[in-house]
Amino acid sequence: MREISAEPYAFRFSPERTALLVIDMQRDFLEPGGFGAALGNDVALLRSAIAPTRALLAAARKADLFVMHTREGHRPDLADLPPAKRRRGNLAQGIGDLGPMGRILVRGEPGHEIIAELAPAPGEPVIDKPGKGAFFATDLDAILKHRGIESLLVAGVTTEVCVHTTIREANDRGYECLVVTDCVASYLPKLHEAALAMIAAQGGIFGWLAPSESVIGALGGTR
Ligand code: TIU
Repeated sequence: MREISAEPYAFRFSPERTALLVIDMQRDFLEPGGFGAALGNDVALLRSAIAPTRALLAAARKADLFVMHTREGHRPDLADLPPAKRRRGNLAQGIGDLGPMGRILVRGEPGHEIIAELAPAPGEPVIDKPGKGAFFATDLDAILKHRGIESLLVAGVTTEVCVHTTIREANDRGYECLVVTDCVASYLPKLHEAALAMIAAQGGIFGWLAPSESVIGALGGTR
């Protein structure tokens, strides 16, 4: 077992039973002209998570941790897009509409791709999800169960939306989740802080928090 100094108390994990889950680090959220921008956000606010996540990915790969990525998006025919999700926000340019990076939040379009800095390595599963949570309408749970995964180190965007929804889903499915605090980011700094506080409150009601430095340190030792 390894230990990470974390909030609200030390996170103990076995590397063989732990996965790194990188959520939705897509051009549609991090670059101008995508879904994040269409929602009226300053997408530059998410860039703080890129360098720490890159370092975390390198450490996880070196430690032979199981690494997975997710992408939020829809089928080109939009058959899996709930009308309510499409209507939400009364956007001039919304999901399925053509933007500078192709059709917004549609699979196969340039904007749907994971940013080049954090590109999945060969063999790392990528989960395409239609919702905010990574467990909803995906095979994520089956893949984790087949690998014997019990703990998740979580990075990605945005803290209070897809990261939080996924952590809550994972928690109810019995996974122990540690959110890597500098590897998650939000367009709304106040909500980022509140979302992190909610994870660790009440004795870690949803999980644990630790910075990438502590996680990378714990991954670095010998098993
Ligand atoms: N809008 C927002 O903050 N996030 C999303 O719509 N998706 C994810 O968080 N990935």
